[in-house]
Amino acid sequence: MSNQIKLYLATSNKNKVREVNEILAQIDYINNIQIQYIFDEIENQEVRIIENGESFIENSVIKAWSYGKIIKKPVLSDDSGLSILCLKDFPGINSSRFLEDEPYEKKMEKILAMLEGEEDRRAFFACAATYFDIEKNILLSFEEKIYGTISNEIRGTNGFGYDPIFIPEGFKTTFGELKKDIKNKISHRAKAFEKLFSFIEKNGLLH
Ligand code: ITT
Repeated sequence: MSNQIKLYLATSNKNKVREVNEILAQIDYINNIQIQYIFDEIENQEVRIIENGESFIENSVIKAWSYGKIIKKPVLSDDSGLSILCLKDFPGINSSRFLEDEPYEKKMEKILAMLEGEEDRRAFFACAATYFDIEKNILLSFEEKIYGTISNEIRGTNGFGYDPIFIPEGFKTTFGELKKDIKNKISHRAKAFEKLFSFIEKNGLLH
């Protein structure tokens, strides 16, 4: 059996760690990478990251850079969000900060109320996936999107965040209703991390 490579994902959101592991498990050429929660490595340190970038890529790089400097090992990060076209891409890069202390049920209800009577319900999820290796001076970031529409009601309990109100193009069900294997093949996160790992693999960056 090949040696396991542990890579830390610089996030406070364990759903991202779970999904990135599930995504990698579906990629044929990857069989020895395990994604770990960054706070398993830096348990006792208080880290304050100021996500003040103006794009998903910028915020993703801020996270990877900040944590990479602390752990001094290669690190991954993910900045993502839901953008609604008729709301000028709101909540976008502020997806997790919108109604910050409220549960997702409330955030989704609020979004549905904002779209009441609106015919143009087009939206996309975006994800910027970043790899930063402080020792080798390597910084890579890929951004990908998945387009779809916002449903008329909250549907399904799979996934996390805004999944129960997002219907990906070509489907009738929300991400909250879709099986995780399907979301993990077509999602913004799947596409961004597939691009990132394909580059990492082709260039032998982990060897
Ligand atoms: P870190 O910054 O610590 O990584 P976070 O959850 O705050 O964690 P972001 O700033 O990238 O991360 O915000 C992403 C938010 O966008 C996330 O909390 C969800 O609300 C939403 N989101 C991103 N990807 C999603 C997905 O696949 N399904 C549902 N909602 C998603």
